[in-house]
Amino acid sequence: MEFERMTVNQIKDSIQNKLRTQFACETSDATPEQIYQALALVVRDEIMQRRSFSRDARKEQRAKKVYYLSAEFLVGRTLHNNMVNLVNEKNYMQALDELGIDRAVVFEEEPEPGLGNGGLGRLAACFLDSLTTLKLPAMGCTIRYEYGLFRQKLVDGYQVEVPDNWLAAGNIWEIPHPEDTVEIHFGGKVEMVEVDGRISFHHSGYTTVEAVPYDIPVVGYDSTKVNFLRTWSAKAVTQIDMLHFNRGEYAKAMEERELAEVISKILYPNDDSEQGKELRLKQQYFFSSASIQHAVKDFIDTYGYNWSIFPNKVAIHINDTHPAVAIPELMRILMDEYGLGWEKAEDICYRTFAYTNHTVLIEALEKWPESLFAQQLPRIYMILQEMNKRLCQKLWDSFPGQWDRIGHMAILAYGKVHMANLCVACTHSVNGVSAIHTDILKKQTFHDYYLLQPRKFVSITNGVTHRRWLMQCNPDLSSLIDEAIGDGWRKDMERIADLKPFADDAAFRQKFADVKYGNKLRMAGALYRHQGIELNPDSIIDAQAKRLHEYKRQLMNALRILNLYNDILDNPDRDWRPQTFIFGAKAAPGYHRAKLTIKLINAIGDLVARHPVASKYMKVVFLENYCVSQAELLMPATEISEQISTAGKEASGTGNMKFMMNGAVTLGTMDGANCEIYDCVGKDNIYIFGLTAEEVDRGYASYRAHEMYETNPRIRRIMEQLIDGTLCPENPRMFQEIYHGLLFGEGGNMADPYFVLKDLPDYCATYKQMLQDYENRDLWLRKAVLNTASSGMFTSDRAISQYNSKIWHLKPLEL
Ligand code: 26Q
Repeated sequence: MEFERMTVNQIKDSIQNKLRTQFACETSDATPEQIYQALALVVRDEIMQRRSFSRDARKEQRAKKVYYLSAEFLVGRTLHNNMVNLVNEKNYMQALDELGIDRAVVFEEEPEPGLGNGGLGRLAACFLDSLTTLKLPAMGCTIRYEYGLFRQKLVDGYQVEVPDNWLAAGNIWEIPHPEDTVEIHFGGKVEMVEVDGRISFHHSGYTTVEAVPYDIPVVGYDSTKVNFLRTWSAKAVTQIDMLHFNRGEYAKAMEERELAEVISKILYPNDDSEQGKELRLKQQYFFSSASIQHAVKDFIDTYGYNWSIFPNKVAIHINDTHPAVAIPELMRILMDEYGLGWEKAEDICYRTFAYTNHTVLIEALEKWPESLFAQQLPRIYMILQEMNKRLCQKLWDSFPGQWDRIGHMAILAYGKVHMANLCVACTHSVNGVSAIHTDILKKQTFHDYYLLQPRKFVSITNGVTHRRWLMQCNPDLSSLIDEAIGDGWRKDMERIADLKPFADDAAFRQKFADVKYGNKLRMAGALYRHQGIELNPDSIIDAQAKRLHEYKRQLMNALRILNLYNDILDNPDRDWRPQTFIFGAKAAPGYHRAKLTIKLINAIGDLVARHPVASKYMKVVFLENYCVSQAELLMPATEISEQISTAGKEASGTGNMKFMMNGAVTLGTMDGANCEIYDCVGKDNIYIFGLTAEEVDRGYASYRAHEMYETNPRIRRIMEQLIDGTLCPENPRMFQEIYHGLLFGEGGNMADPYFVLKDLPDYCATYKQMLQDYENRDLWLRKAVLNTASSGMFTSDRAISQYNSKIWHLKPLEL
């Protein structure tokens, strides 16, 4: 069905109408916040109109649906993105202009939902966008965290965390569905009881928490399909309160309410670290159970109790191990609530669930104390014990007598629940997020499982939605691409390859450069507004933006900058090209080394700024509170993209793809999706340095970081600067532990475990080559254009098509 888009006049009228009816004001006296609200209501109406077109299509077509379970969905702001996906951006912008409204100001009124830490959460958001655009029936499921990831302030160069109360003024985009509330049970005890010769399990003495869903619509690009992101909010059960209340125990009633509702208060701010916090486990069960209960109910409503077709109608995807308790939870529901036998329930689960792994760092693989499960989720724990018993029996047949091996593969071992083993053993598909990552999963992380079930392992390289990460964030480049090759790439990103010949067209290159310059100016404006920092648009913009982690090696970047500073001091008269080094990174609040690295970067920035010569040629900028909206400004303005993780450690990376789409050239290691970027763009248009993953593995035992210090005078010099008061005259010991960790190692750990000093010389040399090449303007612009033109494979539309053909097997809805 063809859908009518709102015209400019309709949009203007509707905005004015909303202002009058909702806020009793006119455009002239409305605050930016009121204008934001009115505009968002207009866009929301347009979405709901469309939704009415596709409303019952899924049920009518009896189409299979995927539930994408993820503890994080880092969706970013919605308003502008929805205008883009409604393919009505032009009319909206014109309407705003005609009403005399400053769009940038209005867009900035929208609170950004920070419902994720980094890559994993943002990937989930990109995937929902693509699922919907491809008309695949899907629902994202997560927690409605009342406080998103903390906001980062920089005080005296240190990170300070501030609560992010993003829901304070309400959220226009969510629709509550109290009628879909479900109960979640924690604690208590489980007894086996026999009724009419059948054994059943009786759970009593538990605490109930209600899960109330709030749905956020997701609009597909140029389609009437609307999917929803379902966010579950924890609510105390009212009856319990009333009981205490009537006994006059008002305080106790309120206390219990708080304890129940704390479940959906905060998002844990550590990514890639296993912490074993009870509340985190309760969060995982809370949203997994609620989502599974909903999926089962929806299945019954549509297909009755026809359990054998469940896996043909429902796919459930587990985004990393965080929602892995969904597997025993579905077992529980099928057996305890609907009376299915173990084998039947197990078979349904196996065929329904699929799992994506996002890390090979051993310390990041989730393990929970068995005692915590036994206490908080007693029935689930019983099911895990039975699953584990049966699994180990099977493993024994394949590996008789090999206890260590079986222990390594077990769900329960050494007092811990191994969530990754649960996922690998009990799902039909395990996928890695880049070619090299899947390879490591097969050869190392899950090698023994790979020997038994090689076909279970799939590789699907991550992708990002080019609608947000090119069309929305870089409108000028998007128009330029339209001019050159038409707008077909907007619907089919692989067609961006048609742009390749334009790399040899001097006029086009010039326009491409002009767009980049305009984006630098836009970024400069925002940076000045937000942080009062001036950014020189004539300097090279070199950026590293990602969560702060030792393996991502922001420290190596900082040392490179210190090395450049030394170079400039040694050769002040050389004709240096001005350079701006931008960092965007939040550190987990408890990750001391990461926070100290932020301070170090800022200390180097201050050192540079204090020096009369160096400050002419270089500047270090640390973006405050790096988040999706900041990324939308940064990607289009960047020329050099830093992707410098220790090889073998970064599962994929997705920032690398966003920078590439926007014409930045990658400086990186052969790690994660960088390897595929290399394949797509070709060796002349990317700068690769450093150890390979194999070299890291082989060199692990024999690497002596101290030798780098002894044999390389540049390294010796920067290492000394860390501790001789150069950086922080009032406290020369400030960075001593970084110095020590690099040269000697701490707590019995090896020195420099991420090979920072080992890779530093090659990093600096490769960067130097890059700077030389930058001076040849035609050569450089050619590379930049070719990066955009070669980025087609990194759209999440491609990734989702592969998930669908290899794992889910959904049919696009006919609308
Ligand atoms: C686990 C247990 C307890 C508390 C927190 C966590 C937790 C939370 C978030 C563990 C991991 C994460 C996030 C991980 C993440 O973002 N990984 C990144 O995923 C991207 C998408 O696949 C990849 O591109 C990145 O390489 C990978 O680091």
